[in-house]
Amino acid sequence: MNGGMSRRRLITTGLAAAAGLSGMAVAARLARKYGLVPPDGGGPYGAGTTLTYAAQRVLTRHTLAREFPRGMISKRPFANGAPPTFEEFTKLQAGGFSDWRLEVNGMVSNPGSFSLPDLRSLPPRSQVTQVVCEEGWSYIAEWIGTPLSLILQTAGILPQARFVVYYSIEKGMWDSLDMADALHPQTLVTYGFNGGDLPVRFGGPLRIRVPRQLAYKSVKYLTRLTVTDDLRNFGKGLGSASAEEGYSWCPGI
Ligand SMILES: Nc1nc2c(c(=O)[nH]1)N[C@H]1C(S)=C(S)[C@@H](COP(=O)(O)O)O[C@H]1N2
Ligand SMILES: [Mo]
Repeated sequence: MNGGMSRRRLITTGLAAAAGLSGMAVAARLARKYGLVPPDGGGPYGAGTTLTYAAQRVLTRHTLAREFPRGMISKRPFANGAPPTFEEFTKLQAGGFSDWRLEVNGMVSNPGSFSLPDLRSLPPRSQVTQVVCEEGWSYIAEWIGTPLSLILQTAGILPQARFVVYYSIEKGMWDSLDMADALHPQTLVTYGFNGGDLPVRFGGPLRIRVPRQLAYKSVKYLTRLTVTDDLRNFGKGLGSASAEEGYSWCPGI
């Protein structure tokens, strides 16, 4: 039996035929039927956004972002923006981040929080990947951390979970991933960078890294994960702060 593959082929063929024959609206209808509509799939560009997302999900669900040899690590990686200066952050920083917590709640059987040592006690993964900003610049660095899938597994993610919403300690900085990206082996919650601790200017002490997507999905100063089956109750329902500003929710590289 290879039901997954034949279903995938069926959907791919259907999407391609629909897009070619009768325009993107038909493809969008087909995507909806198979649960492949992104949260920002409404509005004037909705059909195009949906077609892109649905095609990516069907064709590239399991593909890996490129990993580079260590010799290609950028000599001068560019940190975009300045670290937080508000007291909630600087107090934690003054304490060596020993009180930093990653809270996990929503559709999990064991809601709770992870300290940095808790995360470091889980099996780490290291990868050398490229950070690509939507503005056109990029750099290559080594990222060390815990696969998000392992954190979700430890928290007891429930079968009806469909998205993971994640928050920075910086107010208003939040984003989300579908399960394909949340459980993807290269999606990490990172605390290490180029062999050492993750520097504050690169998002330390904790940053999510989503190397298959543009860098704005890689939110710095990570403090909370909320597992859900419905993004409509978060913000304006578009899945992220960036999407509310007009950026794509699923900006694949
Ligand atoms: N908390 C937080 N995360 C963030 C941002 C931010 O301003 N605040 N900027 C995003 C954007 S637009 C980019 S390009 C990358 C920059 O990552 P870098 O500083 O490692 O270059 O971080 C992303 N994550
Ligand atoms: Mo960016």
